Amino acid sequence: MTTDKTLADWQAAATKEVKGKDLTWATPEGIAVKPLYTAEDVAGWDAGLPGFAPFTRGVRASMYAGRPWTIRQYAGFSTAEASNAFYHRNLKAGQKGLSVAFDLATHRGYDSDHPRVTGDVGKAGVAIDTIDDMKILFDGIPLDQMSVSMTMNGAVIPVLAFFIVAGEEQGVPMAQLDGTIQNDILKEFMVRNTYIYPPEPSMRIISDIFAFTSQNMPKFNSISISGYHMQEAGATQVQELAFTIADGMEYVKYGVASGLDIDKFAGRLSFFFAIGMNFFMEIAKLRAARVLWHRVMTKLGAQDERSKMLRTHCQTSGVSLTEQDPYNNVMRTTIEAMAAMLGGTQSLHTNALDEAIALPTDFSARIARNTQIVIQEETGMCNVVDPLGGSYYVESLTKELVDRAWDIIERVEAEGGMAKAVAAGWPKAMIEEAAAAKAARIDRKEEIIVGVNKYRLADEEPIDILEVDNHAVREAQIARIKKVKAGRDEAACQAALDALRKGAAGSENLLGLAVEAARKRATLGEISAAMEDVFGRYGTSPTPVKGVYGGAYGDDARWTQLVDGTAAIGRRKGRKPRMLVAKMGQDGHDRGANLVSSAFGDLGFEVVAGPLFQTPKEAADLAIKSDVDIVGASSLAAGHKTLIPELIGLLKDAGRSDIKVVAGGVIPAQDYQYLRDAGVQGIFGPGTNLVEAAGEVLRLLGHNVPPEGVEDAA
Ligand code: MLC
Ligand code: 5AD
Repeated sequence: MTTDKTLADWQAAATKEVKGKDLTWATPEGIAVKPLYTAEDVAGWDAGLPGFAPFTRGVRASMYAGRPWTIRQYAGFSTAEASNAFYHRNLKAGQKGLSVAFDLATHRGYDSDHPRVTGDVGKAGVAIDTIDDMKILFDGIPLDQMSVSMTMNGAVIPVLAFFIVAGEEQGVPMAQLDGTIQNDILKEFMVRNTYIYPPEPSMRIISDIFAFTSQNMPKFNSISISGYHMQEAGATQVQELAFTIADGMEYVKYGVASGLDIDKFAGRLSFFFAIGMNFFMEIAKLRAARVLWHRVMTKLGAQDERSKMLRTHCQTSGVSLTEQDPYNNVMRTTIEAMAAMLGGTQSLHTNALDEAIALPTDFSARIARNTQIVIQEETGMCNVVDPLGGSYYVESLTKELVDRAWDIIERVEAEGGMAKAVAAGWPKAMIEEAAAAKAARIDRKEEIIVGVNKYRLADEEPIDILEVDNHAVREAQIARIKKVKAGRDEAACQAALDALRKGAAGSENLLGLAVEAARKRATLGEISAAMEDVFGRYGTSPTPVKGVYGGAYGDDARWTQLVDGTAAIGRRKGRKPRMLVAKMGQDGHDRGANLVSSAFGDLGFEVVAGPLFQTPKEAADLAIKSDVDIVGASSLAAGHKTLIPELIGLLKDAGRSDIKVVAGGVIPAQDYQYLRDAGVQGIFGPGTNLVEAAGEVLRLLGHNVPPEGVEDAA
C-alpha cells in the first residue's frame, strides 16, 4: 500500500506534535541530522553491491554470511610467559586472532634495564627485550596458522625482526607469516606519541618495511593505518576519517617514490578505526572510508581492485567508557560492536568493562570477548550482507561523510600532503580543539554520560582489577637480558649491529639488517640504539589550545567564580599562580594533560606544559626552575605508583616540599591511599569535571572557593 501523504504533510504533523521545536541535531562534526530521511535524501547516490567497487557495502561479496569478522582481542601485560598463558586461555574460549600489546618501554625502543623506564616495564603491555621473549610469547601458537597483529610503531624494526626470527625458529618461513604490524608513524606524531626517530627517517622505515614484506611476506599486512587514536584524542568522526585516509595516501606516495610498484604493496595495506557511541555515524564512517580509499587509490594510479579495497580492524572506543558505574560499559561496548559489524569491519576488539582504570582481568576479558561471540552465534545478524544498505539515513550519512572528509583531504593535498600537514601541526590542533569542546560539553552536561554527569551513584563499589608488579617484571627481564647477552657470539652480534648502523646511514633495507641482528641475539634496545646513533631521538613540547574550554563557559557564574579566585591568588602572590602539567615515564597519552593545560590556562593560571617522557628528576628540576606552586602529574599508563612518589621525594630532597603535587588520569581507587601516603594532595580520576577539579586546586593554593551554587564573598 502506498501513502498519499507528502513530506510536507509529515513536516506539519511532526511540528504540531513537538509544538514547533526544532528537531535538527547538530553533531560535533557539524552535520545537521534531520529527524527524518526519505528517498529524496539519497537521490543520485548508488551504494553498489558488496564485493564490488567502490566497496561501499563491504569488501567481500558474501561478507559475514561467508565468514564472520575475526574476533581479535588486543592484549599483553607483564612478562611474555604471563601474556602467552593469557592468549592460550582466550583462544580456547573462542577468540580467533591474536593482537599483541607491548609495554611502553618496548614501544620507545628501550630494554627493560634502561634507567628511563623503571615505571613502565610490563605495565601497559608485555615487555619484550630479546628474541627469547618473543619466542616465549608465541610458545605453542603455530605462526603459520594464527594471524597475529602487533601494535608497534616506534620500535617497529626490532619487533618485526624478532617476530620473523621467532617464526623461523618455530620452523615457519617468513613467507607463511600471517598478520599485521601497525607501523603507522604519522598518527604517532599527531596523537599517540610513541615515536622514536624524527619524521623523515621514520617515513623511510615504513617504506623499507613495505619493500621487505611485499617481497618476502605476501600474507602479511605491512601497516595498519589508524584513525583509532585520533578519535580517542578527541577527533570528530569526520576528522578521524579524513586524516586517516590522508595518512594512507601519504604512505602510498612514499612507497611509490622509493621505487615500489603500487600494486605490489597496496593490497597489503590495512586500516584501523575507533567505534564510538554515535551509532549510525560510525556505521556510515566505515562505509564512507571504503568509498574514499577507492577514490584515492584510483587517483594514485592503482590498477588492481585489491589495491583499492579498504580492509579494516575496529576497536570499540576506550574513551567512551567510564570508571563510574562500570557495568554500563558492557552495554556501551555492545552497541559499539554492533556498529562495527554493521559497518562491515574485518576484525574487531571489544573493550573490557574495567577499561577506564586498568587492563582487563580474565573476568572482564571474558565478557568483552563474549560480546562478539553472542552477536556472531546467537543473533542471526551475520546472515545478511550489509543489512542497513538502502537505509535512507545511513546512505545519506555515508554520502555526507564522504563529502566532508574529502574537503579536508583536499586541504591536506593542497598543502603538500599529510607529512607536511603533521609537521605544520594543524591537524593536531584541530583535534585538540575538538577535544576541548567535547570536554566542555560533558562538563556542562550538554552531552550526557550515564553514571558520570547524570544518574551518578552515591556510592561506587570498587571492582577487582589486574595489578602488575612492575618491579618484579623488571627484575625478571633484566635477568633474561643478561642471560641472552652472556650466551651470544658477541663479535657476530656487534658486527650485525654495525651493519645496521651503516645501513641507517646508507640505504640498505633496515628490516633485513635487523633480522640478521635478531638472529645474532641483539636486544631490542641495541637494535633501536644502532639506528638512533644515526637518526637521533625526536622530542616535541605540547602547545595547549587556548580559549576553547573557557570559551564554552562564557559568563557562567561558577566559571567566573573560579577565574576570580585565580586572580585573587595572583594578587596575593604578586604573580599568576603557576602549574606544571607533568608527563613522566614513556606514557605518551597527552589528551588529559593537554585538556588540563588548556582549562587552567583559560582560568588564568600560568601553565608550564611539560615535555613528554620526563623522568621524575627532570620533572622535579623543571618544577623548581619554573618556580611553580603546584605540579599536576598526568598518568594514563599505570606508572603512577612508581613515578609520582619519586617526584615528591625529589622535591622534598631539594627543600621544595611546599610545591604541591596532585595526580590525574587512569588511577584506580585502590591506589588512592598509597598515593596519599606518598604525599599526593589531590587525585582526579577518569570522568573528573575540570571545573570541579579547579575548585579543589584553588583550595589547595589557599583560596577557599565556596561549593557550587554559593556566591563568592571575596
Ligand atoms: C574473509 N575472507 C574470506 C571472507 N572473508 N574469504 C571468503 N569469503 C569471505 N566472506 C578471507 C580474507 O580474504 C583473508 O584472506 C582471510 O579470509 C582473513 O580475513 P580478513 O578479513 O583479512 O581478516 P583478518 O585476517 O583478521 O585481517 C584483518 C585486517 C588485518 C586486514 C584488518 O590488518 C588485521 O587483523 N588487523 C588487526 C589490527 C589490530 O588488531 N590492531 C590492534 C590495535 S590496538 P586473504 O588471503 O585475502 O588475506 C591499538 C591500541 C593502542 O592500537 O595501543 O593504542
Ligand atoms: N591489554 C588490553 N587492552 C589494551 N588497551 C591498551 N593496552 C592494552 C592492553 N595491554 C586498549 C584499551 C585502550 C586502547 C588504546 O587499547 O582499550 O583504550
